[in-house]
Amino acid sequence: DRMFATRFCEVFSVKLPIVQAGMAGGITSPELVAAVSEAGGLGTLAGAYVKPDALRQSIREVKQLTKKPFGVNLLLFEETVPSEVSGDLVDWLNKMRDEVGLSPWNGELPQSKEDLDECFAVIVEEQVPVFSCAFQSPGKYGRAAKQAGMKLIGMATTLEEARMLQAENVDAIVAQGGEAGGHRGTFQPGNEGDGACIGTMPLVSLVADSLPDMPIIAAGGIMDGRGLLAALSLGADAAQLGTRFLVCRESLAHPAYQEMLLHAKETDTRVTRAFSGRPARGLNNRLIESAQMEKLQALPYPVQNALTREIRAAAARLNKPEYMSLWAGQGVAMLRQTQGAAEIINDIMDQAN
Ligand code: FMN
Repeated sequence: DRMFATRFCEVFSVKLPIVQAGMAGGITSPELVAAVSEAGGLGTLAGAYVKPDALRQSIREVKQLTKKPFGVNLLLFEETVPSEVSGDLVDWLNKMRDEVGLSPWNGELPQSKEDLDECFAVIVEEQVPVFSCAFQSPGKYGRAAKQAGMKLIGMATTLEEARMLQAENVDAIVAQGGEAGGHRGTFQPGNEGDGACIGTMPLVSLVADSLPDMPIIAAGGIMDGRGLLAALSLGADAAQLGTRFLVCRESLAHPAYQEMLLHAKETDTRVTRAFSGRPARGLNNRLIESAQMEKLQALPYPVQNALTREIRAAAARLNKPEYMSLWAGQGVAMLRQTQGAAEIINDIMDQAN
């Protein structure tokens, strides 16, 4: 059991070297976060796309359910001035809207700001033990989090990004490999071409070798105790799992999405920018394929995300997963049953032992 009491456990005051990824998009319930933390891991709420009041409510619910440490995750971004929308993008949007029964787009460019500063203020006010963030260096958010006494986790997809995070005094780095489900943490979404993403094995090894004093959290394709052991062997101090928790009993993922996850093959995922403007891995569907066929040039995050929001919401209402964002990692084919979150943690530890 000693090998599992890593530097990560010490720094974050948790028993087990397992982090449940905060998964945005109405998936991560307070019950899920609390169950993971109660079981000895580090549960994480997703703060992206959530209104500040709703985030505060969720944080308070977690605190009611557990006294153990937990985190809140935000997807950081710079204010972007919405660009011109190309005719091709408008045509594509209207085709997708039509297919889910929506009227043509009204041409109003959504505000790019998604309550980021307000949500961060809530996290500080509520004295959340851990702040985790992705998409760029934590910058002013990181400094404020440290000043408020929170532990800080950043996410890197390359060695260079890991070095930048170390320079900002993060307490741990998530090394996210290309296998990972959901959004890629890359700092440069425009530059990451097809197939350029680094896999979890080389990334974790490189970062562990280069930053020997930094607790590393491996992420991407880790589904069970074997994956945890592999990550620790490479030099990681913990593993962060997203996909494994998508079909757990506390997950709020749409039933049609969960059904597809339970039957997916290892070849079913794709990386796409069509939903949000940033590369993210999910189950292939009609929306991804049509964007690829038409060589769609998505707008930057989070403008593209706002443009597709009504389509995704309509798809959820109509039970049409072909137009939902079905985020999932390459390990999805290992999902075969719905379990409780605590049971998942126990399974992983039993297998690793
Ligand atoms: N990472 C974040 O930092 N913030 C998020 O909001 C977020 N949302 C995600 C949503 C889903 C449905 C999934 C599957 C992943 C998400 N991730 C997010 C990525 C995870 O942090 C993590 O890197 C990934 O899940 C690890 O790979 P795995 O899915 O193979 O376990």
